[in-house]
Amino acid sequence: MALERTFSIIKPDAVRRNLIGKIVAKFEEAGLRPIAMKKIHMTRAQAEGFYAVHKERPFFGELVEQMIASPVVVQVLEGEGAILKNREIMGATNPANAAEGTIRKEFALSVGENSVHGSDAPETAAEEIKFFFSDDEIVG
Ligand code: DAT
Ligand code: MG
Repeated sequence: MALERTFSIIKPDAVRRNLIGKIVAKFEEAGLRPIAMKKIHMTRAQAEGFYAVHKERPFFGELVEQMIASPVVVQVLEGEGAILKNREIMGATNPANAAEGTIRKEFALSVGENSVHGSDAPETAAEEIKFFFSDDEIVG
């Protein structure tokens, strides 16, 4: 397996409930290393741009409102097979379907307020990292 980089967001619902450390611990325990990390309050333009792929979906407006409601933590995670590994640690989008031990099973409130975002493929990982981080913010 190759060393990969993926992009992660600890979403507003989790940051509000003081879960940053518990969620980062899940990544670290699985061998993913945070090589860039910052707390930001996303603008509406950022949230709409980031989730543009979902703009025709019925939940788009609610998704954007949830993402800008309060601060998030954005990260670049590095590790062997990081993209798939992160998706496994996160669990299914709907916490009702998420496996035991996953972040969404333990912490998500609903399908919308599901605590974390993670890139789903190498192309989206590269795009999403660039969307929030400049090269000099990534310290591998
Ligand atoms: P994921 O975040 O697991 O990659 P996705 O890309 O399909 O899931 O959707 C992006 C986000 O949009 C998801 O984390 C929460 C929200 N969302 C998806 N499906 C939804 C639904 N049916 N109702 C409400 N929000 C939804
Ligand atoms: Mg997705």
